[in-house]
Amino acid sequence: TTVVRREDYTAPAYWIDTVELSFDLDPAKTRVLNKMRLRRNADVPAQALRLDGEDLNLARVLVNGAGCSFRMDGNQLVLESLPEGSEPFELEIFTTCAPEKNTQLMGLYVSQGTFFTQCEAEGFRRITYFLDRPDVMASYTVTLRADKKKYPVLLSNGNLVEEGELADGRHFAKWVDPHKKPCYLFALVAGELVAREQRIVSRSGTEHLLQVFVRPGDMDKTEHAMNSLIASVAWDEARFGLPLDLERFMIVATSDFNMGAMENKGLNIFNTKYVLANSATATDTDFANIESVVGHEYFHNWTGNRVTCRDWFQLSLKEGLTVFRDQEFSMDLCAEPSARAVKRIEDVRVLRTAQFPEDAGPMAHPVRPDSYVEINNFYTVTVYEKGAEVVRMMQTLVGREGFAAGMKQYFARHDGQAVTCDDFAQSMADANPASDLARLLPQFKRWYSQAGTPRLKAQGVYDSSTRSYALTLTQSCAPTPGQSVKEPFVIPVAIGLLDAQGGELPLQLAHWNQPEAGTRSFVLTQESETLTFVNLDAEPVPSILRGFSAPVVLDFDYSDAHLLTLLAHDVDPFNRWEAGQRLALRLALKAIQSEGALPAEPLDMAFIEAMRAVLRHPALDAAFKELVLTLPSETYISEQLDVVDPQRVHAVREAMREQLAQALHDDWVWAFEAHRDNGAYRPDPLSTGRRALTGMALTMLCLAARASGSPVWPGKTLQRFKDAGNMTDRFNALSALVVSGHPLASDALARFHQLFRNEALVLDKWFALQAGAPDRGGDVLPAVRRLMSHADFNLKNPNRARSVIFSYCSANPGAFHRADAAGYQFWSDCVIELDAFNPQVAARLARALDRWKKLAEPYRATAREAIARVAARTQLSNDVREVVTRSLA
Ligand code: HT7
Ligand code: ZN
Repeated sequence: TTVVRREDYTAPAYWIDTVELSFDLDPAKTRVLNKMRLRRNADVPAQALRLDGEDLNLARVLVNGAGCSFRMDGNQLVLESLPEGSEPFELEIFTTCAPEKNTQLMGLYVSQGTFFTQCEAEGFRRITYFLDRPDVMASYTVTLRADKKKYPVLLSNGNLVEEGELADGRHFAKWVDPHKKPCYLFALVAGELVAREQRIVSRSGTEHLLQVFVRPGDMDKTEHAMNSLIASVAWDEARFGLPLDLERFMIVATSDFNMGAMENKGLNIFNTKYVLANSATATDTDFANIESVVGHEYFHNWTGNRVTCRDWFQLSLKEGLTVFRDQEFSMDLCAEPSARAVKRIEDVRVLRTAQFPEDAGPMAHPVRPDSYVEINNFYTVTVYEKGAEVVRMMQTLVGREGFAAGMKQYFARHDGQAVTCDDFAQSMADANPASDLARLLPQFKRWYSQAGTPRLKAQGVYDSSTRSYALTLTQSCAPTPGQSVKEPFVIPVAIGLLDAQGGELPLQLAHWNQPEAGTRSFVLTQESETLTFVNLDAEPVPSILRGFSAPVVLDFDYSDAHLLTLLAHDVDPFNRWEAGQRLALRLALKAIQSEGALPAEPLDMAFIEAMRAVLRHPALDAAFKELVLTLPSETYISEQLDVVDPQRVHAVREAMREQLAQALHDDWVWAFEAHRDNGAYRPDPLSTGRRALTGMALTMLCLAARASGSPVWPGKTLQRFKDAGNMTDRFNALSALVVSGHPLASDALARFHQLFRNEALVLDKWFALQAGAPDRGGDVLPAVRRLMSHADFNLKNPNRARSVIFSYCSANPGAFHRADAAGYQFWSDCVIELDAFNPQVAARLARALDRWKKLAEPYRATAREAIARVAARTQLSNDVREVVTRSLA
């Protein structure tokens, strides 16, 4: 295996200025003629041209129209005797490939009879020989030829300039992309598709055609994606002055896709999961995801496509920034501030349950990694979500307007270039010369180079004689693989102070003249600093890290009383929610770490009453209530422990949930009745919140019925399942029956399958619900095995594979971690089987056991054995090999 290192970057030896691609599309044998104009890069020493290729059959190579000598070096095509000097020359390469045999879904492949491509990161080399690296940007002209009946729609990047008929029932289309691009943004689609179309006029008065292409029959599920696209175009222009730079912008949906979607220039290709939605088939979560993924891919048009990455180590340059932009987009679409806060909490929850463990595990890497074996393994929550937090901190340091100015500077300097994370940070700093970011830039950039989640320890001491409160902030960061010592980070810490009744106190530091009410932001740069607040009559309750102002773990020895005050009164919704999570976590850890048998009722009255107060609160949003009443996940709880017994964690969390279900029974009844919505379905934040809370209430009422044996609420839930006017309510009712393990669940599941047997995305939910169900006596694994032999199961389809295998191995710890190790055996079998045809999906699954070293025995030893079993295979992809090797190190 070859390790690629960031420090080894060198500029390409050749530039490719133009590419003319002609495709004769055939599933069994597609012919590709690639005619390029190249020139030597005068800035690097003269050397051979090395073109990347993979799984290609090479037929012919011509230089300036004549045959030439070449050789193969592994997967590279090497041309040594090319024209000398700086004059451009023409290189023609003729290859064939077999799209129908492409099960990796990288390069050119066939999905349900339609051709698609996926080129990021290194898939273009599976289409033709090329300098497959993002800093080689060329102008593309693409001609597609195919059977007209089977492939009536022929799409590629840019503008359609010509189309027509050919002999033998074939036809052609010629596309010219007016923008230079790296090859990872190339795309083609050919098949039988229909489009929802919308013409829009931009602020500047230019007209554009927006199209969403789907299979015939799916048209009734395209309205939301189109609306999301229209909103995205308007938002980027309004917030950042970034217009759509193409006459036509296309989205195409495919049901076979390794990831969520891909931002190919002007021709975004999407997983159907992030396009297709109507109220009967999609949940509120699906609607919200579609909005943010459509936004994300559209925003890449500037942050990723117009300015791209110099090399793949800079991936977060486009991904962290674009996630930040899609988060801001979704927040800006919220009419109420409370809905913005809910979105922020949801984003932080993802960061803390997925990225924090990654940062503490064997795959820990900086936002800008230093090395990789397989770049596909680095499309991670660290690069994406932590990368977005780094960008958010920049906005915090320079302000919202300063950030917009920094973006302007970035495009003024780098439009049309392939650049680095340093270039972005420098633009931000230069556009804001008086800011803390400019002052602290080299230190700030440690967020890009140091892996690991910093811990921020806060300690407060009140002195009544001076009426002052000294708050000492101390940062540290544990070693990560390959990085034993960490230097201090720049940490923006937003702070407020509350009095014992929960009122906001004015903040006055010793050296300030004027007190200020509300939140103040401090920038911690030293290992330890003390802030002394004055003019305080009593010890305040500090509200630290408001809005989650930095991606750190905050350590503060809050008393229960402090947390109850924050939960009841903090004006910062994030810290209000966080106080509830801390209380719940504290109770969970106490029960898990108690000696002997588990307490049947881990919750105390104070917590239950605080939860009741939130649930019944007259002014809080339903969405916020649902978040507060959701207990920390098993994964999050486990991360707080040095040694994890997954069964104990599961049992405690279940006991807590059941206790909440019973103790608040009448409040759940009230919540259900007060929030059930009979109006027409709209996926807006307010009604989404109401549905989330009624769904939670039903689950709680079914759980309570489990204990009492009462048939009332399971019966009502089944009725709701049958009568529901939308998928969210229907699925929530089904889920309540399944989660509570009620006998009515099996009938409801059968009915659900019957109703939606022709809706692939709905069937994914049906599979996922069963594979993710709470374990009762080890019943989930056999159910998973049965699901995998169901007629509708298909391991080759990533969505379906994820709906069963990932839902079990990655999202159902209580069922997966079995004392008999059968879950781990199943995991290793699946990794090996998947790896034989789709290494990317296999490598994602391989990460399910990342945290094995934290497990208590017997789980630890048996998990290690399962990983070693995979690692012992001689026939493994680089993708899986890299993950299991790091895991065992
Ligand atoms: N930029 C896109 C990345 C992506 C991808 C990467 C590897 C293999 C398959 C893939 N499909 C899409 C997704 C995005 O961040 O927008
Ligand atoms: Zn992206």
